[in-house]
Amino acid sequence: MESGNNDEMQRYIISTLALGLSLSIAGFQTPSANAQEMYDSSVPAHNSVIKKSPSVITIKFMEGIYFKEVRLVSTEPEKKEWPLNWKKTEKNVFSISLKVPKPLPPGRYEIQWSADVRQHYHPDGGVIIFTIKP
Ligand SMILES: [Cu+2]
Repeated sequence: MESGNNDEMQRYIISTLALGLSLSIAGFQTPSANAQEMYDSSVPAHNSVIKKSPSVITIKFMEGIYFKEVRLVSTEPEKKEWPLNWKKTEKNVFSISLKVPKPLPPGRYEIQWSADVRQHYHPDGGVIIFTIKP
């Protein structure tokens, strides 16, 4: 009788732990689209208006993160992808330097980046917007 109660209690504890674990995993894996959790600052800054094309774009992060992908696209006056030169590393980085080999004409630009915050077990990334207006 007593051992039966213990078994039930054990089953209850195990199922409660399993539920808690699956809930926390689900929580970790829900990235919000424009999180940019680890975005600290950038040059050009997010939502900035600058007079001429940057030759280098830098992004700083709050913690070291695994920087995976980045694209530079213009959305106005035309939709187009622009080249960026940068060095990918498997290590976590606190900042990234992106060379802009081709001068950008006036317009609206998006830096679309993605990363993994390994220490938080979730992805990160988002869009940094800037405008070139001479
Ligand atoms: Cu996090």
